[in-house]
Amino acid sequence: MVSFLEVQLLYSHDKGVTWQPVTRSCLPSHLNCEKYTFPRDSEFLSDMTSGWNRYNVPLPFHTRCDPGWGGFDCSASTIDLPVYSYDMFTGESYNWYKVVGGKRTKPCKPIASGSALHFTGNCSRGLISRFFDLSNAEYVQFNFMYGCGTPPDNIDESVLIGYSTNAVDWTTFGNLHYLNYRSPSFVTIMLPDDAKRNGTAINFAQFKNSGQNEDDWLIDNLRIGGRNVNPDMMMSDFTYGIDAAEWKTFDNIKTGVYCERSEVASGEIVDDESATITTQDLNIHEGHMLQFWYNIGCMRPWNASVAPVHLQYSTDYGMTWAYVTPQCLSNDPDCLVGPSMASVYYGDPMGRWQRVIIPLEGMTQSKYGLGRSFYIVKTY
Ligand SMILES: [Ca+2]
Ligand SMILES: [Ca+2]
Repeated sequence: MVSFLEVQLLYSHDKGVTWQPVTRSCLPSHLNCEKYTFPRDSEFLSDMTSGWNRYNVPLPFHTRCDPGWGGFDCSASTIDLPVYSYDMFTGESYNWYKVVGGKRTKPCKPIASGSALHFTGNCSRGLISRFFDLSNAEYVQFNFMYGCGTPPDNIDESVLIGYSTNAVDWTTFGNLHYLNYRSPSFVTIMLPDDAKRNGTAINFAQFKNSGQNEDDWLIDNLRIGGRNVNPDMMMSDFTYGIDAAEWKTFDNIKTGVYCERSEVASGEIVDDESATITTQDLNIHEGHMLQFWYNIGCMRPWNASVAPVHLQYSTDYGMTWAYVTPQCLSNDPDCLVGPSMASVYYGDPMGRWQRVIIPLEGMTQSKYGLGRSFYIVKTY
């Protein structure tokens, strides 16, 4: 005699030829599953379900994940995702899943170089990245400004930065407060630990705006990356151009022939925008050296004025900068190494290439003390 009746909830992918249960058992002996579902194997048994019952059955959409995705909630990448992204917004990019209410334009003020992404739309505004492998990433960095049109006047018009591991639920980890960023600013926001995984998307969203061109915002040189362990050396000869994994920024810099040398990086000020090249974060130890050749204003007439190159470093992810060699007067008690010139370089009257070698050991003992991040800026 049958003591209970049974109804099974099944699904088919092949038009009803074969059927599988919508939910599977997850018993303590099943080592591969973490989420418990009920009823087991989608079997509704009459003894457990007499009377009216309400069930909330999560669909196992891992069987219908997008190509390249797997796992219970389709958040585990089954393909290699990019480990960083960098966008100067010079052209179309595959980094972005959605760009809503914004377009590439020349900004009203110099921000980084060339065009920036400008959000002015009168409906939704947001920038959603594709998924990346951020297991070893550290931060989101970008240049940002509010108000080429009318700046925001309400806190809900602030731009928020979030991450998601499933493109549905987003966690905010950055808030670009509406009262700040009224002039172009460089921003570094550290990734929370939960965002450092394989299969994370980043989202910039402004949930309210007062209409077209109001509360507008601009973003440029957007980098999602960094490394939890930085390399302790770097050599770049520009043979293959500039690698965005090696060089953090390269605004108004190109590679090619300059002053009878090939495969060099050269910069030129454009529309009041600096020419800047910045290395990746480096781990500087005692005994490290910085070496490079430079040539400034080659082929210019002897009486033409050419802006010098400033060589600076930062130990706070680019928020503040100091000269690699500080200017020291001979009677300055803070100068341990004796009198020296600041690391600012001018053109040679004869147009010759100059070699620079700077020991960096003083930096690990500097007042910043960290020596973790190291940047070089040359302004031509
Ligand atoms: Ca740009
Ligand atoms: Ca407003």
